[in-house]
This record gives sequence, C-alpha cells and structure tokens, in this order.
Amino acid sequence: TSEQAYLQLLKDVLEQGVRKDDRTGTGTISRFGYQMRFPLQDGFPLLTTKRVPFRLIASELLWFMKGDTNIRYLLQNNNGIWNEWAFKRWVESKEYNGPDMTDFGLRSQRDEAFARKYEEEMESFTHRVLHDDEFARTYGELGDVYGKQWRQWRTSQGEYIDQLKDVIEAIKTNPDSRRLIVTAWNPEDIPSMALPPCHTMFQFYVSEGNLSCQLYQRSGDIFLGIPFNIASYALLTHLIAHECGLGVGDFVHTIGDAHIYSNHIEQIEIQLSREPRELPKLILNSDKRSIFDFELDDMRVVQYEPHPSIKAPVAV
Ligand code: DHF
Ligand code: TMP
Repeated sequence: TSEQAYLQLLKDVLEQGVRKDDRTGTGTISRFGYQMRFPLQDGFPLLTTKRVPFRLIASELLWFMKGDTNIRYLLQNNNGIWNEWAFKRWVESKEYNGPDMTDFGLRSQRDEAFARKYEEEMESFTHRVLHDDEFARTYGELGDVYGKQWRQWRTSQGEYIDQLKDVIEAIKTNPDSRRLIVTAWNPEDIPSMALPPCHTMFQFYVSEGNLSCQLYQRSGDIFLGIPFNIASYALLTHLIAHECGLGVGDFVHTIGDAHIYSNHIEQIEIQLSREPRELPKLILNSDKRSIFDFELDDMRVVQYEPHPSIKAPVAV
C-alpha cells in the first residue's frame, strides 16, 4: 500500500540521516529534501502501523478552514495538539506568576516532580482558555498562523485575500492553471506566530478529472507531525475535489528538513516491525457541497483497523 512510502522515509532517515542539533535541544537525525507520493484512489493515507487519531486531524483542518487561530475551538473539540505552543506564550508573558515553566518540554521528560507541576499548570491553562473569554482572546491565540494566512492574508493596501476560497474558484473555472497555490509563509507575519508554518505552501493540479495536491513542508517531525500532515492534506484534497465535482489523484508530499527526534527511535523500531494493513476509506457527507459547510460529523473513515498507537514526547 502507499503506506510503504512513509515506512521507507523512516528507514532512509534512520540509515542515511545525519546527526543535527535543533532549536528544541532534543537532537535529531535529519535529511534534506525528500518526496513521497500517495495515490489517493488506493485508500485514505491514515497510517495503519500505528493508530493515528483521525478526529484530531479533521478538527484541526476544520479549524484552519474556518480561519481560526485560537486554540479554544480545538479544546472545545477535545483536541490538545496545539496546547504546548499557546502555553509557552502564556508562561513567558509578564502576567504569568505561577511556578517557573522555563523549558517545560524537556524538563517534564526528565523530572517527574516537575512533570506533575507542569500537568497541573497546563490543566488550569486550558481550563481558563475554555471558560474565560478575555483570557482566551489573548492567551488562546497562536498569532497569524495557518487559518489567518489561508483565509485572511493581509495585503499592503490593508485588504484581505481569501486564498482558500480563491483557489477553489480557480480550480472550478480554470482547472489547467499552473498557479493553483496557497501559501502560509508570510515573511511579514512570522514574528507574530507561535511557530512559523511548517506546511508552508501547497499547489493543486487537475488532470483527467482528478485533483492532485502537492505540499512543500519546510520542516517535518517524521514520527509525530508527518502522519498528521499526510492525512490532513489528503483530507483537504478530498474535500476540495468533492466541492468541485472532481475525483482524487495523488497527494505529493515534499519535505525540506525531514527529521527523526532522538527520543523517537525506539518507537520507530516498533513501528517498522509491524506489517502494514489495508488503508481505510474516507466517507464524506454527500448532502453537503461547499467545504465551508462541513462539520466534524460530515467526514469519517471506515475500515480502519490499525496496530495500536505508540506514544512519544513532542519537542517544544
Ligand atoms: N512540534 C514538533 N516538534 N513536532 C510536531 O509534530 C509538531 N506538530 C504541531 C506543532 N508543533 C510540533 C502540530 N501538530 C501531535 C501531532 C500533531 C501536531 C502536534 C502534536 C501529537 O502529539 N500527536 C500524538 C498524540 C496526540 C493526542 O492523542 O493528543 C500522536 O501520538 O500522534
Ligand atoms: P521548527 O520551527 O524549529 O522547524 O520546529 C517545528 C517542529 O514541528 C519540527 O519538528 C517540525 C514539526 N511540525 C511538523 O512536523 N508538522 C507540523 O504540522 C507542525 C506544525 C510542526
């Protein structure tokens, strides 16, 4: 199955990657420039060699598509994947006066007493984002990240560009165009972002009635982030094809710095010892046309029978 492309990436980086230090202080094995292709007609590329939570991927994508950049929406959907990056801004702010949380990511892996304190602080942080409107407005924000750039790119004239809506319109009216691009990399806005966009730009391509998509990802956490990114862009491609009355072609995933964190290696060895299974199928609610009307319950995967999930610490 097309999951082999991902398993090959794990092997290639393990075998041929170079040791490289990184911003988070964790250490990685890394390769520069890598490409995978997932023919979407072969099945929906949600990995089967470990369980990947589709619900988290779908709610994160809906959040981008709404143009939302505040983690409150994610929390309301029981999705905590962006918590650390909002929390980091909070504990580094002047208003924060709880216990010292410097370097909480690394420290909570090494010091159990600290880990408990961190869990407690994080719990009260997410509680406040959910229940205190004013707090959420400031500290639930990740800055001008994906949703902002996709739906409301600010021009030098002070106007806004809805890149996502525009690209869908262009796919419908001018499918042979070679300019079907959405970019999240806005140099002017980088300083305001909790994390500069990892998936920086994507392009669509229509041929023989099928929609393909290629993503350029500047930086990829191969064990944690990449499985989410593959499924997320595959889902986006299906959604847009659905709205445009097209079939699905390939998802092409191009990665700049493709890295394995040094504390993910044992997990990857477990994953590589497993036999991939049949890929699941994606079912979209056919009563809805516009992707902007889609809600979580309008998309689901069926026939997904993965191996068990594998836990790993995320580098902050
Ligand atoms: N930083 C780093 N170092 N790696 C990332 O993959 C990453 N991804 C971000 C933000 N910053 C990042 C946004 N996406 C997880 C997956 C994707 C993601 C953030 C986190 C994650 O932790 N996944 C876990 C379990 C998640 C859960 O069940 O709550 C996994 O096992 O897949
Ligand atoms: P960086 O900004 O120093 O590159 O760190 C970002 C880390 O997050 C890096 O390990 C890549 C990872 N990442 C993904 O792999 N996919 C994602 O979607 C996001 C947001 C981050």
